[in-house]
Amino acid sequence: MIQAFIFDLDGVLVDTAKYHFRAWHRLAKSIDIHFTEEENEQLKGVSRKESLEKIMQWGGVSLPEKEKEKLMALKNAWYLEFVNEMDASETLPGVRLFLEECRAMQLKIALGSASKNAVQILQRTELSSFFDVVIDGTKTSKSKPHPQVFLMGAEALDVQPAKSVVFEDSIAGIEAAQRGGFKSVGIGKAQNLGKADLILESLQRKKASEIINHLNF
Ligand code: B16
Ligand code: MG
Repeated sequence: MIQAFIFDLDGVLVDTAKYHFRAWHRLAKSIDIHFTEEENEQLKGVSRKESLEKIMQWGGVSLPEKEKEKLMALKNAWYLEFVNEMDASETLPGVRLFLEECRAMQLKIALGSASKNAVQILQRTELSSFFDVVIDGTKTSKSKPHPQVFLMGAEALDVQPAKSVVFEDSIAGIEAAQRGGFKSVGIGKAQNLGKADLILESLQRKKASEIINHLNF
């Protein structure tokens, strides 16, 4: 019997990926590194620090810790300029209805995000009230593909991973769900999410009850 849904934030509920990309792109340019939207796929679901380290690796650059801290702060300041302009209209299509259906079905709901800005984004998009539990980058020490964020979510909800579904848009996130023993729904393009138990382009016009049936609960 299904007990819970655990949602990733960026790329599943809201489209902050475009803001991360713009802020990282600007930051990378400032240290003379250029990367493509394709390479950016690898930054999805990955922590701020690991994202910077990947970009530096692409550019063949190495910097002392102190300098990295400065660059991360700068990127986050640029990212927050976008976040501070967000409102409920930036929730991805179908998300609010989908969450309302989950609530009506009395499913337990958690957020499992790598972002340290998750609480602020949920507030700005008026999604906070849907979540029983929020596990984000301020609470975890291990990044996806490690399953820590989802395992902490299941524990806080008091549910078993095998009876829970993780919704994720990133390669690292789907791997984390599987390593944690969760069923997984990939949101986005199949080429990036091949290993998920079910792949949906988005949550628009999707029914929680149909997903549950499809996953054989
Ligand atoms: P922040 P998610 C992730 O969010 C993003 O996908 C990833 O691109 C970002 O680097 C990470 O959060 C950390 O975000 O800089 O806001 O702490 O997809 O796990 O919800
Ligand atoms: Mg994501």
